[in-house]
Amino acid sequence: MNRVKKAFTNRWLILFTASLLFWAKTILAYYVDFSLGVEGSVQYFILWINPIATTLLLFGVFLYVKKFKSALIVLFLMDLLNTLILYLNVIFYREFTDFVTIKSILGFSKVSQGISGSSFALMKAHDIFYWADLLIFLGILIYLFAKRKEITSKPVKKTFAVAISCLAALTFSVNLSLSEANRPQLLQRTFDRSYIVKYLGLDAFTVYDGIKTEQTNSIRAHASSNGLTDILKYTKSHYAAPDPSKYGIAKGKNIIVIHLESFQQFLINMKVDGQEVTPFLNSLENDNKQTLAFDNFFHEVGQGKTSDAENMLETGTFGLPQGSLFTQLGSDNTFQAAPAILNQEAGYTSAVFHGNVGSFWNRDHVYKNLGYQNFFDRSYFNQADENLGYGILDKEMLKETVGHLEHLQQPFYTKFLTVTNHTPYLTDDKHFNFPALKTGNSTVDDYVRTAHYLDESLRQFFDYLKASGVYQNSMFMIYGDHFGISDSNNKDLAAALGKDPTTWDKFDDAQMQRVPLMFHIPGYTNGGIQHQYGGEIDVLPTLLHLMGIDNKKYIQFGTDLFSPQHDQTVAFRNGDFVSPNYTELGGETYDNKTGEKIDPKAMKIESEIDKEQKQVKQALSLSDKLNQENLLRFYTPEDFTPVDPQKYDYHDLDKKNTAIEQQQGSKSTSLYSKNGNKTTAALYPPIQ
Ligand code: GP9
Ligand code: MN
Repeated sequence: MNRVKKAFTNRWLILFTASLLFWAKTILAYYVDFSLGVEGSVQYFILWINPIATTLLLFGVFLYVKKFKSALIVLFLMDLLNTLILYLNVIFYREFTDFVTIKSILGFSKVSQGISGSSFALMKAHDIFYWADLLIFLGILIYLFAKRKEITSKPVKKTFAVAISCLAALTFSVNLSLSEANRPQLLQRTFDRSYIVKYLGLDAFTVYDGIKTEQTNSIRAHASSNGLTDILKYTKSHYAAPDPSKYGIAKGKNIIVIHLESFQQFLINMKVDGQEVTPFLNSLENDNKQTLAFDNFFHEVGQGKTSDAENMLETGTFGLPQGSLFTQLGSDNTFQAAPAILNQEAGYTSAVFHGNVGSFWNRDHVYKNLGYQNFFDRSYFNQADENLGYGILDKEMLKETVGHLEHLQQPFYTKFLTVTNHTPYLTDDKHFNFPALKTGNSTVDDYVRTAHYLDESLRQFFDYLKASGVYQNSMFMIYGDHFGISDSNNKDLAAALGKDPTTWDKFDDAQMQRVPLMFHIPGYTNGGIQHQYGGEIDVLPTLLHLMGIDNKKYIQFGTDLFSPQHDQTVAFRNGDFVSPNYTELGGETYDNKTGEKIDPKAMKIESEIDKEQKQVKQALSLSDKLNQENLLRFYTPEDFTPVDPQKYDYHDLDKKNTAIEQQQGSKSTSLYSKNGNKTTAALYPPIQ
């Protein structure tokens, strides 16, 4: 008995056991939850040793504390802290295929206010292993404290404690040198965060990220208008003039932007058990007269997902390398964005409709800086409406928009952010009457059901728009914001798409980032599927040109998709890119035709690839500079009035819009006024 007691109170044994268990948890995450792309025995060796240094450093603090019980508490807290960092990353990775940064934590807490079920749905059965040792540890602590008896345990000499800290530092330097030898300039070239985790571990990554964040903050404080020189040089030389045959074809029409949540291109024309998943969207996409649809259009979002898509589409600048631009910079940055441009250049009224709370992605602040006059968030919709995770069901949301929409002066620029087709694709048989896929992966299987629901919601919305006459006077811009099936689930989807899961690779993942983009213009006759490559960054210049507004004087990083000078290289947020012939992923080149990895040197395309890669990195870094240093505050295009966010207040919007109708009198162009001051709500078909 005494021996057992001795073992239990032996500090070295305790330290060893706690560290070993933590090491095992980290390795579990490396193997099961993260995909770190480890190649070769050296990298495996580094991966196995990389948790040691920081674990010893943190857990070793326990040796410095003389009193046994206090020492145990210190150890427990260190273990808890480290496990929290690990587990937060595991959950975050499952959704974003990325690691948590200080900035994304700051943004995430804001974001998570709107999430109810989703983080929960990201948990898995094996997660118990991340917490089991801590639970046992806690049990022991409670037992010891309940006993109240002082337990004697020989403290270790301070020199030994110091020796352990030194050993930790030494281990870290060995770890770092091995890593630098295997991957030179690891810390300077941080184009991929997973490299830092793979080589140095999660704790080191977290500290490294903290230092970087601090650096960005100080950069911003020293920014000046001089920073604009390179940016203007880039956007001016990159300008693509409009194609005269498309310029102004939608001039003066209402613009109805439909944001298809998590909607990928593969859903278009897809069938399940012989039934089309999205018959209505297919009918728009395949309308080769009135629709200009793109089949090689890619999303380019980073961690800011929906908000990154919104940012690119409305400001013409990229999202940030980490976190969401909306949450991190959106509250105080200066923008020259679509709602303000359309208002100032062509008298458009602007509004967003969304069934989630206004604070999600910091929208309630950002929209004011974008120049949105109206934001109808969750609070404008019937509070009893059914809510599945991220906001009320799309059918209810779209139906209820009518009461607000009809009071807006025309022409309007309106954006409808749908939300029901969002992971974890919650379904029930009442609302989601469509066969699921049968892959056995519920995310993949239910995705087609919520997508079908979204399609039905739109058909009903369009029925109303047609009945009320809005349809004929509008242009519809419809796009998918980003992937709905993350890379980690693609293999399960592969078979349903007729692809071989065993040969599925990074190239296939990249090709899956296609999302729909269509401009549907009732009455137009020259439509058809467009095959040119493009991405979300190109939408604003394209839209402005369709409206007959030249984007030349604005700082925008994309180019008009219809312009003969359109740049078809699509930049992903991590610096990879897709172009019509090649796909470049992490420094490796793939041939789009064969999907095989190729050697650019042997193919004599090395300089072409290098040039494209350089330009992609340059565009991303100039856009980051512009946003991080908030440089648009030093740049006002000719005849553009800077947006004053103070002018906007999103309370009592209907009252304000009704007052405008009254003040305009017979000149009022709202739907309500045009309908003889009567509501058009009855024209909406009953929700099915
Ligand atoms: C929530 C919705 C979802 O309001 O826009 O955002 P996402 O999780 O896709 O970024
Ligand atoms: Mn989204």
